[in-house]
Amino acid sequence: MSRQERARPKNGSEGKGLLASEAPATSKVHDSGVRKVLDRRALEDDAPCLVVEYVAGERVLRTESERPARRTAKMGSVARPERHSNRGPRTRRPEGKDLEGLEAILDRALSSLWMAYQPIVRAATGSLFGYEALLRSEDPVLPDPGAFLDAAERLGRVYDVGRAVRRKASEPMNRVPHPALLFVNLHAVELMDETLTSPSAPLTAIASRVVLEITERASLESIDDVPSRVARLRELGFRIAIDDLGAGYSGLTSVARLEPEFVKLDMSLVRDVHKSPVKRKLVRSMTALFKDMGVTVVAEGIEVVEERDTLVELGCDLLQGYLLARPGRPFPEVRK
Ligand code: G
Ligand code: MN
Repeated sequence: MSRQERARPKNGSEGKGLLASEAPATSKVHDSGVRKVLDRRALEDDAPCLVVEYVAGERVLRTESERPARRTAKMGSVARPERHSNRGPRTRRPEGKDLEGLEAILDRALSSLWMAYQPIVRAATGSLFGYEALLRSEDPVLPDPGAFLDAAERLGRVYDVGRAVRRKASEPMNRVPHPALLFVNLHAVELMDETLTSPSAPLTAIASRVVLEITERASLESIDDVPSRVARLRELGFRIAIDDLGAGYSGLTSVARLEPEFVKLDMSLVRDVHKSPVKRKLVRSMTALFKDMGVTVVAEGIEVVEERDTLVELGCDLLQGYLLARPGRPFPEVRK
């Protein structure tokens, strides 16, 4: 999971983490104006707490006995692969009880993982184009997809989460109204997971109907041989999208590296686009550029009619957001 989904403080991004202003009542605002401890929940009385802090709006995840380590919104800063095991790269290694506590929390969250689906529609006709599969968890400690992925990154278990996501996401595909495509989020480090391209992997059989959405949360630079890995995915029939384009960590260099079939404009560009001449200029330029390159542009996170109308007028090809349909169990209807 993006892909997978990620918690980070960003405007209007439900499921990607809370903005500091949305922090639950347990949070405190310190005199300095920095919002600190958001939540402390113990798995068991004697188990370590998982502590989620928001420092100046940025999320910090640690176990109780670890020193708080500042995380940036760019998750790649902690996801630098140190080893490429079958479980995926581990970053900072919690030890002893901390490790067990986090492992137990993640295992429990994995067992309650389910996928929500959100329609993506054609701007020109409003007809269904595909669904994005979005990770959801019922777990009380890791309820949001971003916290889930943070824990997986800390434990070097991104591959476990990705494999579960891909297996679950593929399950209802025989019920997807044909020929709707399935968009699945992929953490960039998963490009190194050999199971992604294995002939028996759940998505391989339906690869020609699958778009893999990649966010550069872990820098693509830290991944060996991106072009040949992506070429292998294409040989199998997968298409590639760059997710959250414009969010800071998904930039134009990713376009050059991945040569995607789709780009998904980040929600921060979509939000209030009708009120912002600068955002309109940016979106107009980007749609013109991608049209020239033959790349399909998706606007995501559309919440109001004015945003939708502006994005259609600016040349976006595909639309996604609460205005059209909220994510839900397979398969939500598009609002007319
Ligand atoms: O990183 P990625 O683009 O895959 O994340 C999509 C996230 O955005 C999901 O958690 C999804 O539920 C959420 N989402 C989808 N549509 C909207 C919307 O219109 N507004 C907001 N705020 N979030 C949305
Ligand atoms: Mn996505």
